[in-house]
Amino acid sequence: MAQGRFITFEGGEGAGKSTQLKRLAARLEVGGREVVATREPGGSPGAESIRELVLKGAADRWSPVTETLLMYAARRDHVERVIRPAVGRGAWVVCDRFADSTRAYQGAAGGTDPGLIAALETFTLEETRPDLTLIFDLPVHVGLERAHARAGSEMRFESKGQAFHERLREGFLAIARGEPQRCAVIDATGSLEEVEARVWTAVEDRLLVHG
Ligand code: T5A
Repeated sequence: MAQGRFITFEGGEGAGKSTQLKRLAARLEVGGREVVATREPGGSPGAESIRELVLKGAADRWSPVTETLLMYAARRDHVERVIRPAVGRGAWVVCDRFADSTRAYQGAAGGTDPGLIAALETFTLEETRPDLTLIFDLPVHVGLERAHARAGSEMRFESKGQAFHERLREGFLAIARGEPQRCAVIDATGSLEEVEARVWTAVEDRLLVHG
């Protein structure tokens, strides 16, 4: 049986993750692989219900600790019902946001105790960890302009202010520095084609050639 893979897409608002995830999924499918494209918060029916709760409403609707617990309730369901079975049968799972978003949004930017987040991560994920995490990096103002320009977005986190988003960017870069084996920082500036080429180079290099 083919070996399953788990790739996560991370970064601040409007970094272009969703767009690039679709492009990577299409490229991987051409190679004959089963690809499961999913997202967080959400990705399973129960987790999508939690997504509705956590992303809608006023910026201060939930405290960062409550958000952390809601994200982890959703994540456990998603891991149990979607990610683990798919990787187990040999699929490539590409996931728009995962545990690093909780570390960065609720932790680095929101001020939740990193010890609490690490404990939840260990307990909830067990052995399920990404093989590769692509961290999309770009200046905060560019990401927010892109996010505001696109239709149908959830605004709760986008409305949190410049300082929050600067802490968020630094939080993601700190994760990449701390786990260079797992994480590749993708320069998310430039055209869709330029970013797509950077993503493909990282996937080829980490999982297809040397994986
Ligand atoms: N969250 C999530 C937490 O706080 N903790 C957690 O643990 C988790 C899992 C999810 C929110 O939940 C928070 C983080 C988020 O705030 P969401 O609506 O799914 O909410 O939001 P995002 O994941 O942030 O998705 P966005 O749509 O904001 O960003 P993307 O996916 O990075 O960007 P994308 O691809 O939608 O692109 C945005 C716009 O930019 C354009 C696109 O066409 C689109 O219009 N674009 C470009 N324009 C120019 N040049 C490029 N290279 C471009 N790439 C994309």
